[in-house]
Amino acid sequence: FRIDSGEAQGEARDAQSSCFAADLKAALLSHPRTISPKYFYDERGSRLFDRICELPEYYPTRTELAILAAHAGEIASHMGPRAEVVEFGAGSLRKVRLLLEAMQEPARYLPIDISGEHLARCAAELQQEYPGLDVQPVVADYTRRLLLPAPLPGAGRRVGFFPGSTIGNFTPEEARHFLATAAQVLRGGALLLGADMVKDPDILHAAYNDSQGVTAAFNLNLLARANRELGTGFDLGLFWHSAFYNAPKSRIEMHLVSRKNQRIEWDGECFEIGEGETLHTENSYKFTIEGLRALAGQAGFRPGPVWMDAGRRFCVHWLHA
Ligand code: AVI
Repeated sequence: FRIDSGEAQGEARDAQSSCFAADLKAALLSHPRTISPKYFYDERGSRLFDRICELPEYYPTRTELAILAAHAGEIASHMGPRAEVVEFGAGSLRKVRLLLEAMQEPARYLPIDISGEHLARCAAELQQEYPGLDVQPVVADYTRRLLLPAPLPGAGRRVGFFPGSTIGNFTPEEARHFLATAAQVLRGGALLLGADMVKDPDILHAAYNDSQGVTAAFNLNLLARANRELGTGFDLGLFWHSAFYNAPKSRIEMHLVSRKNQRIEWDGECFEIGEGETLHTENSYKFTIEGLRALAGQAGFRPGPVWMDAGRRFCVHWLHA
């Protein structure tokens, strides 16, 4: 599962493209039309997401960073000496740096991500900064399988790190499945889990409808990616970005809304999309402290301390595996 060569990265990309084609086709044929948000993250999508994290309205990244910075010493003491950090979906290596700085002799860092090139670049940068750390990037879809190398001899705890509230992009079923699998592979260690909290819908609405339109570009990139990789021929001008808070379900929903009746001819098939019909591209669930602790408990974790910002916007949970 470790991808070192350009050839292997190319194979991983081809495999992902064929899943994308099959899932997009299934989405276009179903009602309602839904596709996994994991397809946002090609090279361009990952860069757009990095820009979202810098937006004034998008509070989760900077709030979580501040929580980690404020409590890094305490978190590191829970980790113990020579711990190994496994990061699921290693987008911004800025967050793990805060942990590595505070940890006692971190032994190994295993960032797992689906976006191979982005990951390789970020991991190489980190390795340069921490020459004594064993950095091993793993290109994989951690929602499908969690295969990890054996712990290093003499290594301390294995601590999973899942920041950014990516857990909120899973369906409740996927979240339960991911947590149960993580609890198994981290047994004896712990999971450090970041989650966005239920809050004033106006704050949430602004975070997903930024004034610069970066989130809209990120959403539309799903169709742009399909055009680039699969030759779908979507006209991006014929779709609106829509993001709103669904309070009963405690989630932001992102959709691409068709501006008119249109027909997409692709791969010998014809797909009709009516005016106002949507492709549902993402859910971003928001959590209460108790709700998340209960979910983690059901998955086999023993909930431990929780750190939050003063505004109760974001929380970071220590979960014993
Ligand atoms: C990665 N994930 C936690 C982000 C979120 O907030 O759900 C993705 C995102 N979608 C729109 N803006 C950011």
